[in-house]
Amino acid sequence: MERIYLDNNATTVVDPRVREAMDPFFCQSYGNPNSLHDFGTEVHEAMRIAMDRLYAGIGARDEDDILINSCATEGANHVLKGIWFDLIRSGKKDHVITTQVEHPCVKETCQFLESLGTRVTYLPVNADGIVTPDILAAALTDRTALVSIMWANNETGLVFPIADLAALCRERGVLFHTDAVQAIGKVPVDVKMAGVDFLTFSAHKFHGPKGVGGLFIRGGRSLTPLFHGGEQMEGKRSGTINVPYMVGMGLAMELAQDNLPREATEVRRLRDRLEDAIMAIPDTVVIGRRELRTPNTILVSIRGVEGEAMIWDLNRHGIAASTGSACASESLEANPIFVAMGMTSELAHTAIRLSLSRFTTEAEIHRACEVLRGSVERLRAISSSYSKS
Ligand code: C6P
Repeated sequence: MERIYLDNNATTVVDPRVREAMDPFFCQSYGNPNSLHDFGTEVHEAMRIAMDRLYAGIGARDEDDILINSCATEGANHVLKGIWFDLIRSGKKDHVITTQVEHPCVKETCQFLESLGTRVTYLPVNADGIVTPDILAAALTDRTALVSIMWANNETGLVFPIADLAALCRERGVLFHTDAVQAIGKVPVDVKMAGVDFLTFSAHKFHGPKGVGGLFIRGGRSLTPLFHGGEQMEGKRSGTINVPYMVGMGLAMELAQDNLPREATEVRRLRDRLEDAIMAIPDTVVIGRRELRTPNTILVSIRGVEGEAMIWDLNRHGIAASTGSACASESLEANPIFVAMGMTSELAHTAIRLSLSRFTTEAEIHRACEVLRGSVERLRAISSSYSKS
């Protein structure tokens, strides 16, 4: 049976060109970049190219930092805990603002900071599922050290007005972090235009390898390291640099940028085709206005069909989707993001997320539409809640 992968917000296939670019750095040029011999120094050029690609990909300037790390979870921990060390522990500030719809890497870290005495405000989203400058303005105080708001939501695909939110923080002298994991490769991301102080990303969300990510820090900002150790990354993030993964991430970033026009047209067209087919099924509700979402994402509630049952049935037919974020998929609680969006318990429990990529084909979407229709029919036929209503 042909398998169709529609869970690209959880992770993506590594682009074969990326894998090929990484290959020489496992068994040939495998030196430690900090070594003085040729094995070490011969990897420097590839690392420089990777860095240039990352800087170009997010519009960073020479004076900015991009720290290579293990993933966006590490980056978010670094920013939030670093700010606690730098501004909150000393008593200069005592407040952090984030949203109710952040990924756990931000939300759980904020909860940890709360356990250390930090005040944290979790902003609600508006009727469209996003945070607007008005909502943020009402929460900012002179004691606010940092605002952390995602660029795009992993469940809904909704894109937040990051430039406006960051501008407001700048006016008020408050630092701004954005989790751009779901934005890179889907919508243009430019740190200069957005005016953010910190930005985090993971390569595996844009067809790079897992276990490598980046933390952008605006030039001139210092941030207490999360890892202390050797002098890698000028001591800002110690630990031997994962050269093959860094090389892969650099190329993946460049390819993601090259692909942006296609994402906005072709991926969006296929997504809309799938979405139209789903909406043609009675009693389905797509969450979030199309024009406010990343071009690849659909979150849909299908009345009378438990999300888990749907995922199971789709999987049996070779289609990979999810009920929400992969890291919360084992929890039986209603997804906190759906709750924050004001979804009723029924909508929340019947939601599934379908996310495409540049590797998704027309034929796959054609088959996915058919399989989805069949799954809904089968599951509704045995659903007591649907037949009663
Ligand atoms: N979201 C999802 O299914 P890591 O694991 O560190 O590479 O990425 C974490 C992360 C951070 N922010 C956002 C917005 C994300 O979507 C993710 C990963 C996956 O939605 C897995 S939980």
